[in-house]
Amino acid sequence: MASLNPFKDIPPILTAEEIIEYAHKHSKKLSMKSSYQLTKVDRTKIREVARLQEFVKLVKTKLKQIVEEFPSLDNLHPFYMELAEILIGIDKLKRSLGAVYNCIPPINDIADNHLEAIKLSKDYKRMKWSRSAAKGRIASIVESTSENIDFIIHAKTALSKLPGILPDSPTIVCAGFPNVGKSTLVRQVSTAEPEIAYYPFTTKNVIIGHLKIGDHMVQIVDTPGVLDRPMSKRNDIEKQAITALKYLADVIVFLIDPSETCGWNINDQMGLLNEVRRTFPLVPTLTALNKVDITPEDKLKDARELLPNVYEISALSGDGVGVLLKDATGEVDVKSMDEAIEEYLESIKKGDSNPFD
Ligand SMILES: Nc1nc2c(ncn2[C@@H]2O[C@H](COP(=O)(O)OP(=O)(O)OP(=O)(O)O)[C@@H](O)[C@H]2O)c(=O)[nH]1
Ligand SMILES: [Mg+2]
Repeated sequence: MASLNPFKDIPPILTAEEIIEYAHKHSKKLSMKSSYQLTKVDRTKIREVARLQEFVKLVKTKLKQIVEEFPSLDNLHPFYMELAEILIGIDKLKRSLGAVYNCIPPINDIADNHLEAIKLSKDYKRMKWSRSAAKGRIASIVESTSENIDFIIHAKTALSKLPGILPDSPTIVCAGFPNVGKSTLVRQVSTAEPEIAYYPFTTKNVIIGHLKIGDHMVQIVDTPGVLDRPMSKRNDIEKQAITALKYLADVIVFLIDPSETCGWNINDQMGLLNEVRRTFPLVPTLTALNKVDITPEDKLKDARELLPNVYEISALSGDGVGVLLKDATGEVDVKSMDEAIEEYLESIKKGDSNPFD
């Protein structure tokens, strides 16, 4: 499936040093097939002008590419916008992109002045000196923005790892405390292959898998574990999970580990469940007790008292998972295009207002 991460296809970005080296290498060998009837001064003039022009063109092209080929930060899907803010800082990224672009006018000025000097000069040594001086000054400008270029490279690397989402596809988001078995569940039922481990905070990014229910593709999202604490205290890894809940969830599957082998007690987990319900009151939340295969009977009994009528599953063995998923997808609007058209035609027949009026 095509990736819909807008940052996925940003072309390679050269560092400041690499840009200078590239432009230098590709402009210094420029040889002019000049006529031998020309004087040495004229030959030198033509060659030095061409070399400097080529150097300037290559540097500017590479700088412009960095900025122009970076996806527009103002038209992002809010999910990517918020993750970019958490992981990178949008203002800082915009400032860096702006700073790189702002290198171009002074480069033009230097180029103009030195090209003029070469053209007016009658001394071939002076011409070479001018070309070399211009390149030196341009290189300093590019180097002066090397931190910005490095930051843009860092942003590209981090953001290109984000998952590709299908914004209009029905989506189940799996959430809960660290280590409760979210990744085990997502891995069990979908195309995603998140890492699973016995220690908490294994999952550090939002991961998206797909599963087919009948003829429909449903997204299922694995999120990093979240602790029951105020938002201001949450780290960037936990914040990504909240972003996924906020922008992607049509239905939430909330896992509780009644065995408490995750490392936290059930009351802490209940605190988070209540917060999720409070924060996303419009999103249906299905709660499941996971790891029932290893939960001692007394703990299971306590959990059932706290959470009557919840699902009981083992993400590891798959027990109970089918029913949970069926009900979760039942909450999601998985209408096909045909159904949607049919519904629309029905609504016109009934005399409802035409949405195209
Ligand atoms: N016995 C048993 N173990 C399970 C079950 N589900 C998960 N586990 C184990 O619990 C541990 C944590 O599972 P993960 O799927 O990595 O948990 P997670 O919620 O994704 O954890 P984080 O990514 O750290 O938040 C692993 O050792 C799993 O094998 C289950 O139903 N039964
Ligand atoms: Mg995980």
